[in-house]
Amino acid sequence: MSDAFPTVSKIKFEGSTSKNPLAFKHYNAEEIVEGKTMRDHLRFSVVYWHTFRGRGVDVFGAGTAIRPWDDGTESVENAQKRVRAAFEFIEKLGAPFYAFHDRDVAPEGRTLSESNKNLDAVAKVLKSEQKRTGIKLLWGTANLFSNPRYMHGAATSPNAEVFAFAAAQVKKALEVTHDLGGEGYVFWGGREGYSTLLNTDVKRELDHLAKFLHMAVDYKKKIGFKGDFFIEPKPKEPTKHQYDSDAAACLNFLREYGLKNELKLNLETNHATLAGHTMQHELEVAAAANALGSIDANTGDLLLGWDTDQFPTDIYLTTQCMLTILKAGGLKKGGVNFDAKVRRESFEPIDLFHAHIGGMDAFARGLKIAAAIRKDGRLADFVKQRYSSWDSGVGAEIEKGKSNLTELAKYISRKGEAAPNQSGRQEFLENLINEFI
Ligand code: XLS
Ligand code: NI
Ligand code: NI
Repeated sequence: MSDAFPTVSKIKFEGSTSKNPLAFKHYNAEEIVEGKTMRDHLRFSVVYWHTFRGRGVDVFGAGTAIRPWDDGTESVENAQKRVRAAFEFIEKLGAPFYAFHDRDVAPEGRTLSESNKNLDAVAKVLKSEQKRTGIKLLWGTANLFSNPRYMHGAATSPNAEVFAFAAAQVKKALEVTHDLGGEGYVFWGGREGYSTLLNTDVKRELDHLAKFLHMAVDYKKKIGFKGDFFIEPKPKEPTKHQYDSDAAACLNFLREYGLKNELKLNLETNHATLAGHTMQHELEVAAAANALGSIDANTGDLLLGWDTDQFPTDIYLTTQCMLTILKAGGLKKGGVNFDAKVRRESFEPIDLFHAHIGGMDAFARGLKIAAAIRKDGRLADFVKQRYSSWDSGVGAEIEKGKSNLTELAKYISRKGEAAPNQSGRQEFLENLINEFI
């Protein structure tokens, strides 16, 4: 058992009047909302990369973070010690899940087999810590973007050797995820895009990306991994354009290459906004295609044009997310994964607690508010009523596929003009949401 956070004990729910910064004001794991505990609705997950590998480095300066349990070396021993500190943190926080990249948890070796050996040595500790605490793996993934070999991409590299290396890395990451009982596995194409079209064969790169995913699907079936596969959209950064640019682009890609039934989407707020969308837009697009898988919960700064990965504290945002997630029937094998990092100026270990507690409370409030809006029913009734012309008459005929242009032309000529429109009532609805916040 590690003692990385000696001044913090288990974070408790103290209710909305508590002034204790190390207590939940809204996240009450056992509380039932719409027939399910908050724990099961939200399935909170802590990310290993930002929370245990992030040191506050930015393009202008070195790391600032104080992490007393980490000696800063790339040894396997340090990696194992870090796992124990991570589990102490996640256990005290009371999050049921975590997520990792292969190269976050274990140091990369000089060869693939050395890297795999390192990963096995660390995965052994992950497994025993999972067993000790009951904390589970939400998803695993492979880092196919940090090593210089991936400068041109991994599955979309013009160099077939690099594709092969990435395939080998994913094979191992899948095996480890499977062995650790992961609920899912994520594909985030960190450099699967281009910097310039002058040197890029787009068609060939997309074909290769699809081949890569098909191979992963085949291997998943071969080893009997029952978790979900997720693809995570992001439009750019570090590339100028990433092929998995947003939910709609991902869905189109998956359909075109016969992968639609094999992968769901893992949507991230800051990626949505980089794509010029809201998070709720991305969630709605995914839900409409029955592909809403999981979320990387964070937020960006609209005045900064990059993926700042801040912790989500905006109640409007979390309410919108939870409205769509509840409507879609919940997260199933996905979760609310805090792909977020503390600011460089928040360099103390305790800041990690403040950040996660705040994010969990913000989502708990979003969940409760969304449930109250749904119970009230006025919002859903309004939407239902807005489309009521489709429930009978000409609308129902069109929806059933029993109409055609000739029929509709006859219908409208008989009437002379379409029935009058109804107001969209946007301001009324915005006020209605505010009643609950
Ligand atoms: C980066 C992505 C990354 C993925 C996992 O922008 O959000 O963290 O979630 O590879
Ligand atoms: Ni992410
Ligand atoms: Ni991101």
